[in-house]
Amino acid sequence: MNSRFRQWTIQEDAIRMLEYAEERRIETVWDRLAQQQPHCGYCEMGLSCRNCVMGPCRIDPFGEGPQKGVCGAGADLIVARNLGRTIAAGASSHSDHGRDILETFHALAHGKTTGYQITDAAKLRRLATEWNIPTDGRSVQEIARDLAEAMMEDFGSRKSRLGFLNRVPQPRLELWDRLGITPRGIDRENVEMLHRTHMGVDSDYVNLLLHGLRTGLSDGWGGSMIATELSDVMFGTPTPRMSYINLGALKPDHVNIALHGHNPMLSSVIVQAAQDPEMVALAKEKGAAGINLVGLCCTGNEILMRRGVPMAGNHLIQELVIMTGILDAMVVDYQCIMPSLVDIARCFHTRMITTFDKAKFPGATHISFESHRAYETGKEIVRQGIEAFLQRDSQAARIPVEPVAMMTGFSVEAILQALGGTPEPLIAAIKEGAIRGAAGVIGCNNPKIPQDYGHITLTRRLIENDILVVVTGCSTVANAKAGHMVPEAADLAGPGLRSVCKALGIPPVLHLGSCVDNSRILVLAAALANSLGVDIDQLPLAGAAPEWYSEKAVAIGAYVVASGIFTVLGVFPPILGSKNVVQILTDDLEKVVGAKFAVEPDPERAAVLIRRHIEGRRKALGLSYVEPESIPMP
Ligand code: XCC
Ligand code: SF4
Repeated sequence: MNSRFRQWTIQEDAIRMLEYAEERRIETVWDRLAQQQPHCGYCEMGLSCRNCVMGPCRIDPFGEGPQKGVCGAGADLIVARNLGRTIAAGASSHSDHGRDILETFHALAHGKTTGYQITDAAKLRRLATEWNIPTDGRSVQEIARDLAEAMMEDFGSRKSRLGFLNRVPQPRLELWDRLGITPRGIDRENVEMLHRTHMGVDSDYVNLLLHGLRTGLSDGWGGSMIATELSDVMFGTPTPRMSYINLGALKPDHVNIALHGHNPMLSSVIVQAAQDPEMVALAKEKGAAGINLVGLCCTGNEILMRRGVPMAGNHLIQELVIMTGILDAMVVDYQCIMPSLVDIARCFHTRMITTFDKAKFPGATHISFESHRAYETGKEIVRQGIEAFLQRDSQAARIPVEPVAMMTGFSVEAILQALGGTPEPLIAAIKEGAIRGAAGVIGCNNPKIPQDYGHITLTRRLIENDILVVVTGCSTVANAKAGHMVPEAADLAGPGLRSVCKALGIPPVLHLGSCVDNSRILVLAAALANSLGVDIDQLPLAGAAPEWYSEKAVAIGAYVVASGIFTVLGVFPPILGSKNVVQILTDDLEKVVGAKFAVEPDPERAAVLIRRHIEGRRKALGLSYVEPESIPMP
């Protein structure tokens, strides 16, 4: 089918909805991107500063206009300060999500919640042992109370290192100590970044960039890791299961409720509430066949991983799902929720429901979420969806495609179990070369890139070349839609990876969860490094965010690279205004933390960068290798 929308997205369901949007004159994210053209060149290069009101200031990149802000800051400092604040915003988002989970866990441990339980008591005991909390002869409740208190301490500044750093390989910890980038407290690193980037504090761009790494690390090994691990304890550690994906996940004869955002606290409770016999009976009484939940973005990833709830789509699908005409409620928590959803929902019968007091959207119905009455809130929200169903124009259903099957649920625990309990079989496969290495393909969609093209193309080239791919966040939906995430997709992989996948019955692209679950990638990488007795940067691993848009992705990039993993970005961060900052991030950092960034918008070329890196690491480890430079660059 020929459509002008093919330059916006490669997905059939999205194209069909965009055609409908055009017919109805409904504005989408792509229209608004066009209206913003041309973007401000100073901002794109990171050369504008509005950190104080002696400014705002801008540096002329061509050297003719001003080279200093009013305070005297030059290009390097302004670019580094802007990047530092971006990392802090991203890390704060993940970490504040982690704190919300922790506060709920704390309330649960004190018997003050409804709708929550300790689902994985064995994991709770393992975590408690890691955190030096006695478990012998103690109740789950007692252990949970102590663990909650200990983790709360990590958010403050009273310690010299975060609790989960005991998982980091020793040589990496020593390196961080030497560099002065060991994360101390989650809140502390973020607040310190805001402090340092105030006018007249840290004016050494190298020093600032180092603190950027530390701020990122406080997210990956701190806030995000706490979010992941406690979510597993409360909602269950994911195990492999089948589900399906795309706009075909909506059902015309059901009440359809989309769960969008990031925090599983609410979405998990709604999954229970939607199964409540009272709610199901109510839906049937109103003429629906049942209640159908679909996920979007990362909260979708959370309930997909643990409950197999299908996903309607990723970031750039959020506006389009409303246009199916059969979405009754769009329930959101926080992060990545476009304010435009309220306007689009108004064109339909869809009820937009906000739930967190820290994320209100004018025009939406706000139902405040509180953990002490979580289950009741969940039911109230489902009831709203059922009411909206009655207002649906039944002629309007637009379900553009059939859903695609996928396999989900690969927590680190599940991966180890698939391998027979230890990472040894994976290490053996890497050593003998059947699997060359592994790459995390993660992150967002960005309307500047045809939706999902980067994720799918890069992943395909990697698995064809026997590189195991793990995905999280919005990359999951892209890859699932492409059919990469069923065991049969082993046939798309190179011969070595194919045989390993077939032997284990797993896809060549494994779903590790939401974006806070990138912490699972750190845990897996650390486990591999520890078993081999090396540091993480020596492993044949890489990361990629081919279509990133969010500040959170910058924080993730910072902790992944600081943990020793080479990372390729598909979109330029706003740093080109400083040659020195670019030089550090894309080159010098390798000598400092053993890893660096590359920026490569073409996923075909990004795949070669990753293959060359992985073969180079194999060579250094004394494993069979292909000479990196002999891999041709397209
Ligand atoms: Fe948001 Fe997490 Fe990015 Fe997707 S991948 S657009 S951050 S939902 Ni996190
Ligand atoms: Fe200008 Fe310096 Fe103020 Fe930034 S901090 S706005 S560069 S005076």
